[in-house]
Amino acid sequence: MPNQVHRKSVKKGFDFTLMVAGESGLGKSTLVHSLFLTDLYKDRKLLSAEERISQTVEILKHTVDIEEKGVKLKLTIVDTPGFGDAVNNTACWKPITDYVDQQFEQYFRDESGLNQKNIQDNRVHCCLYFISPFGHGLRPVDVGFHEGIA
Ligand SMILES: Nc1nc2c(ncn2[C@@H]2O[C@H](COP(=O)(O)OP(=O)(O)O)[C@@H](O)[C@H]2O)c(=O)[nH]1
Ligand SMILES: [Mg+2]
Repeated sequence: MPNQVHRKSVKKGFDFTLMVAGESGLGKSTLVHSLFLTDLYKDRKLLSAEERISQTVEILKHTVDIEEKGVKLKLTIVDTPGFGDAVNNTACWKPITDYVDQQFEQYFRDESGLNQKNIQDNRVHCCLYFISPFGHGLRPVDVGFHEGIA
């Protein structure tokens, strides 16, 4: 039985979603690009303007299919706009915490639905939260995000 379950999940593969969040300009986009997405462009010498990292202004999803030792992984990276860019930064984390909630609700709906075999798991499994090294501890946006996500 454990072997069957094991074989089945290995064949089907896994969904894993990593989100990065935090203040603007801390290197979130750069980190995810250099960790996971560089080999997507390895054949090309010149990067187009689009591929160069520009300021993130909306929630962006990149998906890469990775296969290692026969195990398939569908890795999704969710890059988020930095906090503190707008004139009014009150609740600037709201779109991001809403996104996380929506993915959970969607999964919950699918799980209670009829087609439970082919559910795509888009929930955010892990969030890397960036903290500015220049501040003294946490800023109000950091605390707000944490409370919003809890
Ligand atoms: N010195 C240095 N600069 C970095 C590093 N990572 C990113 N940057 C630069 O910091 C700026 C902001 O990076 P970006 O990835 O857009 O930050 P984001 O707003 O958190 O997504 C860019 O000009 C990057 O080239 C790093 O590790 N060291
Ligand atoms: Mg960014």
